Amino acid sequence: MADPSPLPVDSPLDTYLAHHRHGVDRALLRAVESLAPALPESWTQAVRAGVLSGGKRLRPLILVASSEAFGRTASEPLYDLAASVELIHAYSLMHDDLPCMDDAPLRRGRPTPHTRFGVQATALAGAALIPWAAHWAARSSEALALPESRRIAVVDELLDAAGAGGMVGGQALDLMGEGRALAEAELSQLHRLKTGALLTAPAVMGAIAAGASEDQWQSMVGFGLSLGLAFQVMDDVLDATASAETLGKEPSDADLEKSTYVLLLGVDGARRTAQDLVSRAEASLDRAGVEGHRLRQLSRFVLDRQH
Ligand code: GRG
Repeated sequence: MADPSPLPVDSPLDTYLAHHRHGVDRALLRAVESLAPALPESWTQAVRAGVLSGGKRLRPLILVASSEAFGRTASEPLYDLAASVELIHAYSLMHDDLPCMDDAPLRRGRPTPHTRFGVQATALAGAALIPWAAHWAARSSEALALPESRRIAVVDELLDAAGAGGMVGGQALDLMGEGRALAEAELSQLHRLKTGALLTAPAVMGAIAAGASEDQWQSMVGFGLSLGLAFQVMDDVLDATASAETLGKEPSDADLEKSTYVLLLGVDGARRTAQDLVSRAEASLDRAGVEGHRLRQLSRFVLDRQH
């Protein structure tokens, strides 16, 4: 497929998001259909349900916007790289919803994969996505003709964010914290790992793929962590204020007896914290020396989102 034509820089955010979502969704379809021949049919169905069932695609969109901020425009291999992050996100949701974790019947307004295809198929299909994501990241960074050191750095960022020092470590803290009131520092550490790491990785991966300097990578770590925490704070606000129908998911944090920013700070206090975090994210873009117009818009989108 030819590279997509660039959008006008002043196109509305909705147009920008729809345009790149299309590229990301095509990349996800390529990734899933390439994996399918190696899987039994019931696993493939669980993979399709987990990966191709919508969602905001925020993580891959951050990667594309970050790459653009540093001067690399979207292309098929860049969408593939972006899709590798979403494959990890998709597996994490499939596993998070299993009976041994949150035991969730509904996500994105649909029955969760294990309720349709079984716990065993969903657990195994989710596990198959982890190495496939690494493979997809390595393959796409090669197709982007990145120098070897940057190819390694891109895959490292993804796997570090997904692993024990990132999302899996955060999930462990989350499960251990259920039924216990966490202090703000503990809650922030949990979410820096559980949610922040996988929102930071695409910001950094996009910068690496676009040839950013090491100092700029560090600034993008700051951007991603602030944005990731803002995202989670707003997730808690939505969880406390919107219905299961609007959010398309259940159970709620309250049902699971989880500590939340709303319990600690109240709804207004949590909103102010999220705004402050978004300002910090924008200051990191200033430090990186990039305008990052779309990244700034995405940051504000995180504050304004309704689901
Ligand atoms: C084996 C201990 C162990 C862990 C496995 C399950 C797991 C790894 C990690 C869970 C990570 C997790 C579910 C984090 C939640 C992050 C989050 C806020 C998800 C919702 O993200 P959105 O709103 O979802 O971007 P959409 O539906 O838009 O894609």
